[in-house]
Amino acid sequence: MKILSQLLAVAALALPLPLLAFPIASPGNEGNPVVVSGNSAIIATYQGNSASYSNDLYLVTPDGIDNNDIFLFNNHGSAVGATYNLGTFALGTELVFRLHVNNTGFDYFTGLASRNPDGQFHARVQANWDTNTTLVSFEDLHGGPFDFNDLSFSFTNTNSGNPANDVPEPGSMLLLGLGLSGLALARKRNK
Ligand SMILES: [Ca+2]
Ligand SMILES: [Ca+2]
Repeated sequence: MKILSQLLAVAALALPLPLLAFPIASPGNEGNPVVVSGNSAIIATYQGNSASYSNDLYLVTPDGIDNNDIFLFNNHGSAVGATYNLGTFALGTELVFRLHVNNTGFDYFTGLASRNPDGQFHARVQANWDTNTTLVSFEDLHGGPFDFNDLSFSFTNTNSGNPANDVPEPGSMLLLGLGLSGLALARKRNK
């Protein structure tokens, strides 16, 4: 039995890390804002991380004061699947989230790169990751590298406010169609 348990211990060490998969928002979504798109309460769900640093996630109360921001999750302390009810907000409101890195003291924000101490994007915000749900993934290293693996969470009733990530609207498809047929006409005339 002792040999068996030793073998199992060796086998466990040989398994690839991380053992638990967790979602990371797709590339191309860096710097998108989190925008309220529904009238119901917004539920945040912690989705996991593979960071070495300890990171706290806050919802920013936009009054310039850090210590009244609303604590949501810690990447090492919160259980995957833990939820937090943020309440309701007016449609179109941008919700700003702050990642506080306990090891370095830096704070990083969703949205504009200019909000961050290194002037780089530190969050990806992916709309429609799931039905009516947005996925947000943070990077906790000052100046990168940027793999956005350090804290992921999702929200109901939000989108990324980025038209490029939404399903094309009939109007824009019509314009695209008109542009293509116009191009075809111009080609004909040139012949
Ligand atoms: Ca505040
Ligand atoms: Ca990282």
